[in-house]
Amino acid sequence: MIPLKRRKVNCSVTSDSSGDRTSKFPGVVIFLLERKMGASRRAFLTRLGRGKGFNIEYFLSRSITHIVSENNSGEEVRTWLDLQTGGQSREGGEGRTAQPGSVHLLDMVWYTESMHAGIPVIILDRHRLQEREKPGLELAVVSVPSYACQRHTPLLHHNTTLTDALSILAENAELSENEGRGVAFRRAAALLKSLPQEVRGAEQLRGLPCLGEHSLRVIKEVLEDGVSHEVETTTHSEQFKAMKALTGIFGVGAKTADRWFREGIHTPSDLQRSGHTLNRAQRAGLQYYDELNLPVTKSEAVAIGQIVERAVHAVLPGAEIILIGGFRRGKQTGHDVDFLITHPDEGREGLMPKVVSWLEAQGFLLYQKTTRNSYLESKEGPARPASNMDRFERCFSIFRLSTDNEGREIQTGDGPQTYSPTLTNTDPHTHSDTHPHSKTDSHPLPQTLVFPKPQTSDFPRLPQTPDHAQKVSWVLGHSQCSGPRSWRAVRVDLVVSPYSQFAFALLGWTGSKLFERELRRWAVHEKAMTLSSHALYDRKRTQYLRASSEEEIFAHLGLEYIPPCDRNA
Ligand code: 8GT
Ligand code: MN
Repeated sequence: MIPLKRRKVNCSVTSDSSGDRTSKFPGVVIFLLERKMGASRRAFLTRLGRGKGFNIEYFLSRSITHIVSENNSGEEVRTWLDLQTGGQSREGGEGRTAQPGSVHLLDMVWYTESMHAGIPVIILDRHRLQEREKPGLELAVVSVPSYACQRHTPLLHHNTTLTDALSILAENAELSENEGRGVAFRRAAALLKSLPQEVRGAEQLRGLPCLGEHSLRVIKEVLEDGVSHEVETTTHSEQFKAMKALTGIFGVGAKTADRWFREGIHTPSDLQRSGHTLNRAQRAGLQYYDELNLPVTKSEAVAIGQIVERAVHAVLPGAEIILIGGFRRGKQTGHDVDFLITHPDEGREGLMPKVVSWLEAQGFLLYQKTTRNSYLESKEGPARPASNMDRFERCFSIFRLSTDNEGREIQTGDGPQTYSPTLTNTDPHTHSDTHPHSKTDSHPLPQTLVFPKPQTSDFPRLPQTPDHAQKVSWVLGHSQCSGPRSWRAVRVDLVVSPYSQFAFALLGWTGSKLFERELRRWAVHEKAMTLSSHALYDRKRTQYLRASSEEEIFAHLGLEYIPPCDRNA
């Protein structure tokens, strides 16, 4: 029972005092004003803040530095505070009086941003309480088309807090093999990414497509509280963490990870200890776990492009190589690097085994698995459902990319020499790269990368039988090489398309995954067409529609052309 005197001062205090709470942020003592906020929301926000190491006091006192309120004007809070301090001084005080002039009077937006950042964010003007109630939020969004392939979705957008939350729920659904739910969250996130402004209130979303009940609930929660309870629970769940860690192993999908999780395997080191028989891909995935989970940078992607180009041109001069996937959409990092290879002479493209031999001979491959082209238009048949899995000649690989902090030059065998690559232009902001013929002359050499000819002695081959010392290196946190490491492992996908299918392959492999899915859905439902990475088939006219550029495919589909940099749905 709180003593009467203190209760009066506490003003609608509903739970215990925090006492001498240790704070991660000395000098920041927060008081959440319950007025208009309500007791349960205040209790929730208090728990949230304390969980993140903030000092949140339930009682007004001199130690308070930040007073946070919701839907109150500065004037209202000041009046309220005057009342409290007046009451305090009449009671003789216990050193518990807050001084309205000496504390920051802040809006909830400061608190939610701080919760999101995990630290007290710098106080900006917009965080301070306004003198009058905020004017109503304007509904600036008029209408938004419902398919992601009808919209421009840039990489940088205005609603990352909301889309981060939805992406976690999407990922969780995908890891639980609930594809439908995953797609629903991804569609909602994609819609928010395409909006021209920050969403600040749920009322702004009225009438917009792609927002299911569940997604809307999450959005509202994040807008109001800064976080979603479901997202917090998910990210802290053992299962989610384990599934992420296990599917982070190259060669391990959700099904396998789930089976292992049920056996009590939660981490790659658990798997290592379990003695499970792993396939070749999974062994490589475990061996290079840490590195493969490090983002690949754009300059690393370009450097790998130069190697791929040398390999391809060594076996098939005139072949064209283009950087696809996320990097083509303008991403600065990726989980892997994807390349599309083609040659103007149809039928000359069965070159992957030779490319792989060249790369292996040069010591550039730590792992590779090649699949042959199995697509035959005559056999495929237009009635086949559109599928994301195509049947191109393809190589899943792990590259050994040499790095050197001081590197300004490339060694190509006989000592240092400058190498001027002619990688096809991949700048997503220049749209000229959509046609196989468009090429730039040369790219400057990345300043931080060199390609030394690998020494056989320091080139670790993937062991054919399990080599525990090598495989557990990630767990033990030491490098496999003695001395400073001069290379890293990078996942690389190589795809070879016949020239006649190049535009379809380019469109299909540029992504994003949701953008591709939406293109196929649009084709089927709105145009009675079937789109794949090989072809476009018109079911009404019962004929294939040919195209030699992405622009032509968009035109066949009756869609405005969306450049790669705006396909980040
Ligand atoms: P990242 O930065 O994480 O690597 O992101 P990303 O480059 O966008 O994703 P990705 O997983 O590397 O895939 C690149 C693109 O290739 C995506 O658009 C994806 O839909 C597409 N893709 C596959 N597999 C296949 C496939 O078998 N066929 C086709 N046509 N596309 C595929 O990932
Ligand atoms: Mn990729």
